[in-house]
Amino acid sequence: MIASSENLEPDTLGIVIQKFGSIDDFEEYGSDGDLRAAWTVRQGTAAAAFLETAVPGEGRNAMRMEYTLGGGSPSYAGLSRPLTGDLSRIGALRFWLKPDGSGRTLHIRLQETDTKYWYADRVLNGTDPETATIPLEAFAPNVGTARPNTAALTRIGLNVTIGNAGSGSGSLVFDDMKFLAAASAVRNPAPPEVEPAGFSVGPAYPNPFNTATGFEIRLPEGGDLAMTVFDPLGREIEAWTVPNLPAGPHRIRWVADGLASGVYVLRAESGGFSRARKCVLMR
Ligand SMILES: [Ca+2]
Repeated sequence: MIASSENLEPDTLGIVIQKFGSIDDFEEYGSDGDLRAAWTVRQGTAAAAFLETAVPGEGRNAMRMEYTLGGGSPSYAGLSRPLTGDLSRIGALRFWLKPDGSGRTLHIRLQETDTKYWYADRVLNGTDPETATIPLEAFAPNVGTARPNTAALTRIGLNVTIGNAGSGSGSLVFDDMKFLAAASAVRNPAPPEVEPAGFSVGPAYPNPFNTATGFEIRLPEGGDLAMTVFDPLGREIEAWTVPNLPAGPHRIRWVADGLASGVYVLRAESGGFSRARKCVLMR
């Protein structure tokens, strides 16, 4: 079950892996000013972004959005940031949220332009943190009926509207915003599990794990590395590609945020070779 790791070198390269569809985990910011350079206030509205360290969803930092609606301010307020990377295969939006129990509405926009976007609404009930997963199918276009052209998305907007509640102020905390892979995406069958000279994958560690796990992988030649994660029911829940990874050893890390305990499978594919490793998430 556990593969030998005898071919691994101890001086494994440390490489920061940009996950598929990652939007923002707020870890890179050092100040409110840094954060506000990425997350800008919707023009004319009473919203402000703060680096939140008291109640982060994962890691050290989250983002707190303070807002005021009505009473001389507009009945909506919001923040937005640019989207980057290849979004052509995204299937759902996931984020960690601490709502303010205001009963107002979180209005999320995936924008192609300021006037062409898709939106999903969520009522801000309760104050317990939650991990929300909103499939793209649940986003409605503001014009027409077409599904989002994900490859053309340029910004994500987080807006609050009065909805069925009242005017006033509140604050929301966001963390770990990401896109998940399209579960319905047509994928090529995995290549056979053969390991040529120079290609090796170590056991998952830590295992069991509570927050993050990973493994060492050695590539005989440089190329793209495709990572896929399957849940205990065998469903693909995350996929990302690391382009142009050089030959040699690398450590791959996976953060299992917002997921239940169980046996998960991490699969790595590169250069026509594939290996999968089981890992046990224990909350
Ligand atoms: Ca974070």
